[in-house]
Amino acid sequence: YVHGGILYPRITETRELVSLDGLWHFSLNINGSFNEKIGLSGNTNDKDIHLMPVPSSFNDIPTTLDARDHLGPVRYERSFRVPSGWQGEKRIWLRFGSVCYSAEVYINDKLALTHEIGHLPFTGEITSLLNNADNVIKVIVDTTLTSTTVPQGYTATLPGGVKKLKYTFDFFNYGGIDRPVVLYTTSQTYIDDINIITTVDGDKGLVSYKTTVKGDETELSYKISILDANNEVVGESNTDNGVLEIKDAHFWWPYLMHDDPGYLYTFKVQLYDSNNLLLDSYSQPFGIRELAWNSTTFTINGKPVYLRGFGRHEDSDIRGKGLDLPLIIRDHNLMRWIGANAYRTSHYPYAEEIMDMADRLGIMIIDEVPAVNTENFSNDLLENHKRSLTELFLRDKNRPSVVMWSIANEPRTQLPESQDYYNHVSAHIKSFDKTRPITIANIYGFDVDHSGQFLDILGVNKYVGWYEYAGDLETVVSGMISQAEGWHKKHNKPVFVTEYGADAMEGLHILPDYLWSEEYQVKLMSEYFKAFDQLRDQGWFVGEMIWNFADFKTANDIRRVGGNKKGMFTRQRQPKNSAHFLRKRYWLLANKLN
Ligand code: GCB
Repeated sequence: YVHGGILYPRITETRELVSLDGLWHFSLNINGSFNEKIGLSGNTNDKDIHLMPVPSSFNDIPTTLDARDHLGPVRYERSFRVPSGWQGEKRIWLRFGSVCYSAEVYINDKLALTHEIGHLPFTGEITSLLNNADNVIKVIVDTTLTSTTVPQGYTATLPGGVKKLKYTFDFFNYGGIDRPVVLYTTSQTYIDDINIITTVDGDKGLVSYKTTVKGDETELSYKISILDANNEVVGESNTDNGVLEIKDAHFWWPYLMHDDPGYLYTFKVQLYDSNNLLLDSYSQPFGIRELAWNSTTFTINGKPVYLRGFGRHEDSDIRGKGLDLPLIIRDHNLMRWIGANAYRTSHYPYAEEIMDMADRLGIMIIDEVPAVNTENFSNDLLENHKRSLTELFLRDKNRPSVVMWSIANEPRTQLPESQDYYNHVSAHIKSFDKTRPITIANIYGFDVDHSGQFLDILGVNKYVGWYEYAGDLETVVSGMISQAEGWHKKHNKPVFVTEYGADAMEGLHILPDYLWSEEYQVKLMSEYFKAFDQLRDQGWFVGEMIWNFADFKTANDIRRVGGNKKGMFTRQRQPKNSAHFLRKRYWLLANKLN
């Protein structure tokens, strides 16, 4: 087991929680001295101070280019009070769901936490930094990307001297405090982490678990309970680690593979001191399921799965990548409407609240680190890449929805130096998780690639009919089939398509089909479907994921019209013709295969 506590903050019998979400003060132009950066120079009267909602990306809230394309640090700040009942015995923690890209957090002008690599939570104890009265929290956020950040970017000096952030990936580099911020309490001795691994044995589910406690670890006792969805106790123990057997278990099944998909149990830990006083209590949802794979098949609970899904983005009007509960529910309602059973968290880890939906609904997740278009391989980059995988694993390890780790999207695997690099990256994730297969969404062909040997399931991104042979739909079937076959023959592993698609401008209708029209997008899909059906007949093709679920914002680019328009849905989450077309296919596949 690998551990390190990043448990989702929950109110329990022993833990309390206060949200710091809401309107914060925001300051854009804080380059300069350290004092100026953290706002000690009296520049709080600065005209640049705005109100900024948390959680949200900051870029699309103001009206200026300076804000949208900001390079360098920005400052968020607000005051808060700690509930009076929290003073005394408890530890007080501060936790961010994510800050993009890096954060320095000051409590009452003392450095409290730092974090790099956005999209992942971080937490730390701040008890000793707090006042009884008003406290001030300041967060310095920096969206600058370099050759060793994950993902990479660079600062370009343009003619005339202006500096701008540039990057090779096409989604907009949103920044800010884009997920919830909370304060919560634990006892001095507390449950730091819980690891759960499940296997399936006939009708039984076996739950291996290990809880990790920090603080004074002597003379503790444990009460472990497993509760079913009706809150009935179905398993109990008094040890901090072990294996519990659940008879007639309700397994976690994907959507449309079972009439009760996404069944979740609760793993409850109660920690007592030597006087039998309850110190800490925490409840972790989990599902009972077992994954397996070989050279042709990917199974869940012994049944082969075929992935019908999407590449997606956390992206919407105004809030950018900011957590938005109405959007999350709408998106998952659309996915069920369309009959999808899977998506990849392209190209970075998604909010925990999104992952919760996938767990509950039985949506299978290909969980991706923020490594996109990786190039200029270096040791520093490798260390950051590995760290992002460790943090992703620690956050998501207990999620039944996570059925695969994606360790990269479209890295430059045609370069010989990528071989050593992906050898290390894959060994790293394998060193702490052997229960899930790993993949890369690869764009370089099987013939030049150096990464396939390290992967369990091969992800293929293919744009024949769009970036290759744009407009020539006659090339799609053979182009798609030969690439997928090439991967399988070279490595003898299952293959799935992690991206294919075409841009379509909503409402643009041209007959006969023409690039960018809704007709062309649908026609291209119908050609890919022919290829996928032929590939499925060969017995090693395990899924199709269209690019993209919805239209999304990109950096300024002459290949984009107001963003990337490969969505089945518009950015406002209304269907294009393609969504109706995909829905027919996904429901047909679901009925045929399950
Ligand atoms: C890709 C990338 C994805 C892009 C997509 C496109 O290969 O993985 O991030 O958005 O192509 O539409 O260009």
